[in-house]
Amino acid sequence: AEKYDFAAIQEKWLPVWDELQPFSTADVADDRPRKYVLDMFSYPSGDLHMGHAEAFGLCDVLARYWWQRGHSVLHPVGWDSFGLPAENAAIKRGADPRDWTYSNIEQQKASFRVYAPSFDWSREIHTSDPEYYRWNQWLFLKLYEKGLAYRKASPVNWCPNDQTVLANEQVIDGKCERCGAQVTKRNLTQWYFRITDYADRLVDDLSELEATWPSKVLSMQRNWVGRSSGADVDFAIEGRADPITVYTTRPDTLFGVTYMAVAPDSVLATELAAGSSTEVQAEFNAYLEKTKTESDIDRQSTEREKSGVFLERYAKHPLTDDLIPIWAADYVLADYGHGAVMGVPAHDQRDLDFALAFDLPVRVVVAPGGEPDAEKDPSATGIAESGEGQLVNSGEFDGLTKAEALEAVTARLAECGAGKNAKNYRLRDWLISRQRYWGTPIPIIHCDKCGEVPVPEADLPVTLPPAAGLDLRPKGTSPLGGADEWASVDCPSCGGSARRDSDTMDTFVDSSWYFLRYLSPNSDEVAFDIAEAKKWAPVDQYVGGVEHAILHLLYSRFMTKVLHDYGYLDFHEPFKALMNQGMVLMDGHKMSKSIGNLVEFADQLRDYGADALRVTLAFAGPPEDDIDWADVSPAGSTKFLARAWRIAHDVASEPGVELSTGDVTLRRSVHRFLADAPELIESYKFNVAIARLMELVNVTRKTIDSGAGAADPAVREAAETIAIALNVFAPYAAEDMWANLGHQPTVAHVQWRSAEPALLVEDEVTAVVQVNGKVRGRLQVAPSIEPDELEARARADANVIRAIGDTEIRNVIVRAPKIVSIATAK
Ligand code: ANZ
Ligand code: ZN
Repeated sequence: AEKYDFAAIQEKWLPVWDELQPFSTADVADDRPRKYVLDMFSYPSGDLHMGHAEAFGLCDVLARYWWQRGHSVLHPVGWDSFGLPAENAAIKRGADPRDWTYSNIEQQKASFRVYAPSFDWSREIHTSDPEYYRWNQWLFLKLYEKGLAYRKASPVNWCPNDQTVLANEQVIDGKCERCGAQVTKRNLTQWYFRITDYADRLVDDLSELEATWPSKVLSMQRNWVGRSSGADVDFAIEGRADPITVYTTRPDTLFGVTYMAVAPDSVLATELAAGSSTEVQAEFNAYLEKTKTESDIDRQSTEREKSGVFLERYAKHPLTDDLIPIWAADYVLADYGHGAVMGVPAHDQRDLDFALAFDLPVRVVVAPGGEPDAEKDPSATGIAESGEGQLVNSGEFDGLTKAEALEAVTARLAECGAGKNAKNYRLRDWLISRQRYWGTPIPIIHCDKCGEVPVPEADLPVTLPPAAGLDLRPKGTSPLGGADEWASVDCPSCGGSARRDSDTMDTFVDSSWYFLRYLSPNSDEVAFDIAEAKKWAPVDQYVGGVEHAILHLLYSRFMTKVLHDYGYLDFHEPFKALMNQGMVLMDGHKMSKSIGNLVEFADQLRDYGADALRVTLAFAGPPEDDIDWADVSPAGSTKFLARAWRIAHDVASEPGVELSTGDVTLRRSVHRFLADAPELIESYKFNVAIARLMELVNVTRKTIDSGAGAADPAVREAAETIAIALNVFAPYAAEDMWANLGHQPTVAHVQWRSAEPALLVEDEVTAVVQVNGKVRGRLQVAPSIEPDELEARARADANVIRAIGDTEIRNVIVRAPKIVSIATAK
């Protein structure tokens, strides 16, 4: 018998598929339902890796499935090809970032071709092509027009040794990741997108995704926006004309305030310190310098010893007129709320830690049952009480519940003009400018006379100057500034000499709308065609790693809402359903070159082939779980594929044979599979679907090896069903089976067959119904029938009803599924 040879099968079908381009959507019939299925596009940092194999393999199950369910499926492919790694590789090896990037793309393309996801290759995009990034620039100008893109000076992490800006992740314990120098803050003028304008919608609209996005991602999005509600409270300050406003989520604890704290790096702190003694000023200045070296995360850490400086200034409590000491404390952040807090040690853990460190009073104002529990005194336990309770020590508010007091205290503050309801968000505007080379140039020209002047749309794209001759090393200003010829331009407004903005955009801008570019990838008229967007978008099924749960998804959601508001889109959420695949691990660890536990995709592809890899990844468990490559068996998958493939070989009937005459037991298995598999696939239970397919292969093999065997029409029906279903997991084996069964390619377009209801009915047994010992009825029932149902059916039988007549039923004995015995009063 012929042997299953995956390499030969791949070689046989690849050129056929190249020719057929089965998944082109160029001329799909308009009357078919559509699906837009999308994988998060790849970053071309080298060849594909096992993570790609998993994400693209799992996504392809769904894409292929929907084709076989009568849909036209848009499943495009592209590259997220701008970004730092290209630039760093260029700096290290002296290569042009362009060459590095595009040769990696070629390599990934070659690997994708063999792995064979059902891509529509005609829509391929690269974000580093001017034909793509010109539309980033167009988008930027649209946002600029509406005031959603703006520039402001803000503090960034700065390494004085490397003379470079560092991302938060590059600051380790306050030190520069590369040279170990103490990192400081520096004010730089940067471009921002005003995503905070959309904060409410970014939270509220998540409710539309409740059933179709992983709940973990939904809560990460909510936390990132971090909306809270409470009150702004004004505290009058001794020796200052204006009050200080603090934001609090707990106005009900107002009577528990025992100090106030301001962020050391706020303007307010410097001003307050300036009004106190020289000793305090000196102490404050030293504290400020130290604070500047700390990350926000460290500052907010509950693990950390609390620090602060008493400013020798006092605030007045708005309701009691008590004098409250004001401190500078680094756990208060300058850019959250108003950069100042009212300290309530009894009910806030950080405030309690602070109060205990500096011997400040702790006053309980909320107590369960309206009676403070001496055993739970926070100043003794060190644990703040944030739970429910009634107010105490709070004057006129004593006895109110926490919820009642939240409203009552705020209302009272409003009456005396010292407070109002307020909301706050953790979300900050999106910093989109980078002082790096390999990105989209920002389409703004700076003119001494006219200020910021947008590049006219007709002049787009502003193309990147060649890298040759530019110093790409990070230095806090963009390398593009060194491209003199490129940078000096005439002002579009006054014609005078001016300079281009030399920053480039965050690559998250590129990926915030790429799913729309796929709709009209070659248009040089529009970023995306509105009519095409109406047809295909939003994305029905998005697949990608949970590492993108926050930023990429948030930015895409933001951009979609902006484009919706401008009238370009008739929907406001980009991705209807989201599937997060887990990671591929090795021996329980993340794979990495440095640990030496890297499983190379290319090696696996060579040793096992695309089909066995895909089946192994889909069979390993639920998609969202991590897969430990040490625990799975691609060789086992090969065995399964060989078993399936051999069945097609052994079929001895002709295509088109009358199927209904085949072996009923096998036919029942086939149709049970056909009935169950769709739901399994649609609910991402790919591993279960494969297990069911394995069962079907085994049952079919048994039938071949027994009785009527290979010529039984049921065996053909089973083999064809296996080939059709296998297409979503193992397209090569499926195509080869389909050909061996006497059909033309491609099986990928053969529609999933529907189950015949008659074959889904379970075997039946005969139940006997006796009335007073005489058989009065016989019922055909399922062997699994419940006693209640059996009794009900017995009582509903016409003969039985006649036998009972108008006598009274005394006793019914049911022995399901065989006997119902009814006794009546005679
Ligand atoms: C008094 C209080 C009492 C508070 C209490 C909490 C519990 P979220 O929910 O994250 O919005 N806060 C306000 N501004 C701050 C800043 N710039 N830096 C650090 N902390 C700040 O947090 C709001 C709470 O965080 C506010 O409510 C305030 O402390 C603190 F039993 O006010 B609260
Ligand atoms: Zn000008």
